[in-house]
Amino acid sequence: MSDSEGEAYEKQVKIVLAGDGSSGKTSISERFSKDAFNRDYNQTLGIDYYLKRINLTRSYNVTLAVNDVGGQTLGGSMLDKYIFGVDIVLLVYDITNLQSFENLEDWYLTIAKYCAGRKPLFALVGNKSDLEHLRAVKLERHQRFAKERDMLSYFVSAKTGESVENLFRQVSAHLMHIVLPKHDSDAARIITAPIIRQEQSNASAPIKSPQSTGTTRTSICTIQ
Ligand SMILES: Nc1nc2c(ncn2[C@@H]2O[C@H](COP(=O)(O)OP(=O)(O)O)[C@@H](O)[C@H]2O)c(=O)[nH]1
Ligand SMILES: [Mg+2]
Repeated sequence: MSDSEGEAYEKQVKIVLAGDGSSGKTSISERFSKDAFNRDYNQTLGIDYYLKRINLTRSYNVTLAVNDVGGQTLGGSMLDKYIFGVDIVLLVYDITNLQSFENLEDWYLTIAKYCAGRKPLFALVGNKSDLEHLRAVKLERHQRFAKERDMLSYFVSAKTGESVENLFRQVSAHLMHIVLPKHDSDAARIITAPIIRQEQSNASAPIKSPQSTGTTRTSICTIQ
């Protein structure tokens, strides 16, 4: 048995969070790195930097260097400096703020331009999922944006912590082409469930199973 047998593989990954001011970049970074949430809004000036080491699997450890970019708008940030050598870009918007979603197109194009040739892994992140009742961005628009740009996609809440850890684990695993153990994908807490339309006209008829009915639809449900 060699000395190296049983040693874990270590990698450092650079992650940049980008998107409009107030979308929740700092809150997501702090929830992930310190498991804390601050209700007050303190505008990030320059950049905040967090390091956190996680075990992806028993044999893979990743140290995540999380770069929380300041600036309220694209023009106000020093993005070109921070993007250098980035592995993963999280494009963050606030699901209750349509403008923050629509501005992501510009964030995406600008970052892609700065990365010239070395395309990082992009993920679309809809934050503030605890405010689902105030949602201003339709689910299909979120999904279409991600699909058209071949991006991963997530919904999180920095406030409750919902899916934040999972987001960082999943994007890191994707970057490293690692398949996570099953309990990790369960952590996404998103399930697809069949919705069975009940027959109105014949209430006494037996209810068909989802496999046998022609009226089954599939829907995405997020467990709160
Ligand atoms: N309800 C709710 N508020 C959030 C969430 N994330 C951030 N906020 C609030 O939104 C405001 C802006 O958050 P911040 O992280 O500073 O945004 P940043 O400018 O993108 O870094 C703050 O008042 C946060 O408390 C969330 O998941 N849910
Ligand atoms: Mg900030």
